[in-house]
Amino acid sequence: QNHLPKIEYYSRFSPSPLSIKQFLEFGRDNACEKTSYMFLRKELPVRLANTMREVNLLPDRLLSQPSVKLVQKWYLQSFLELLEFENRKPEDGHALNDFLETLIEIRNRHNDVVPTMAQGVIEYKEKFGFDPFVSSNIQYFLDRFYTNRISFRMLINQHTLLFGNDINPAHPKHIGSIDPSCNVAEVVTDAYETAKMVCEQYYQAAPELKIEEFNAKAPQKPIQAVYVPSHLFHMLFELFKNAMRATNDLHEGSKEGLPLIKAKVTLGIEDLSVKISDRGGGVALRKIDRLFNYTYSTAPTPSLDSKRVPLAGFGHGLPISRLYARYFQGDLKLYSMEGVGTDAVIYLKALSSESFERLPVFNKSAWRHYQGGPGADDWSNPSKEPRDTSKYKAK
Ligand code: W6P
Repeated sequence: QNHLPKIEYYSRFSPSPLSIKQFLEFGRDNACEKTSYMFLRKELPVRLANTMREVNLLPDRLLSQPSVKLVQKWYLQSFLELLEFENRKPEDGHALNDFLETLIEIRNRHNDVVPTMAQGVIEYKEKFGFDPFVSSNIQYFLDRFYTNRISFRMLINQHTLLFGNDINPAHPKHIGSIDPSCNVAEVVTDAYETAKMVCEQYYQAAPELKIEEFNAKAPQKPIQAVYVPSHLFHMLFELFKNAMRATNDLHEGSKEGLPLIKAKVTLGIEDLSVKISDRGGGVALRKIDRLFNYTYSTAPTPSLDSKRVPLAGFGHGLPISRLYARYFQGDLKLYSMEGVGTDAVIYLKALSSESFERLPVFNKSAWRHYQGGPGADDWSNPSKEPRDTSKYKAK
């Protein structure tokens, strides 16, 4: 069967980004399952088709890797399952329940997309080595592909949590996956404690944590966000693992003990920021970009140090954490001072009306990215042999 016309049809629509405020309002007062159904049965195929068209632009040598083929198969199957609802009226007896079940199946089918794509990158590197042109294509593609996946799961989770039978007794105030009054410092503590447990399995110790809050908008009040706590947890857990690893590697066995990790949560007019500071020796500026590079950070053999499995740093964890931050118009940045330590800052929008989804769109401009690549360098390179400057000196 030829599904290309359907994929082409849906990929011509641009995804419709929603704001956290819209997610909240929709889920709160007039949560209507039929409305959600009517929206998603079009929006989900649109988001899938946009990404499927883009997968096809990857270099053949990458597309032909078995793990990439497998992921493509999952996307096609999920796309086709959603098309089953194209002509089913929400009033039709079982449509809503069937849809709910289909969404849950799709979510489960796509659980392992990240490690499978990471495997594809490894397979590619083992066969063809590191190629800066392909690496920049992979970087551009995976950032967009994973953002699409985050958004796809966000939509599915909202629908299944709002309209599935399983109520969440632990968090009655949550609207689906959103906490309208998410206490940021609590998530920081949670993520720290979880990272600490992992850290203590590899090292005998973990650095302590000191949290500070500075609420510039409402002094002395705890800082709250309208946000998806699981996204915030994911980012903070990743940052803490990195901070703990650096701290342990530099200070292990020193008699002064481990320097503590500081967290600072701040709220201004526009930004809600969280800074995680370590004294783990930092990273040279030249190497910072590598921490966000999928091709670079995916090592074929994760244990460079054969004695110990690293705590973090060989996955797609850091680049994906930055995508979570950017997904709702925030960002994640690293400020490092080599020899001393690193500040990692998560920026979130303080206002839920400002945090709308940032989504990739498949269009001509995206297409062009896969043709051009990084291009020839248009800045000078240092020559191998330093020029003998004395020749030019005025005597
Ligand atoms: C480091 C490297 C890093 C990445 C992310 C967060 C914290 C840190 N610390 O040395």
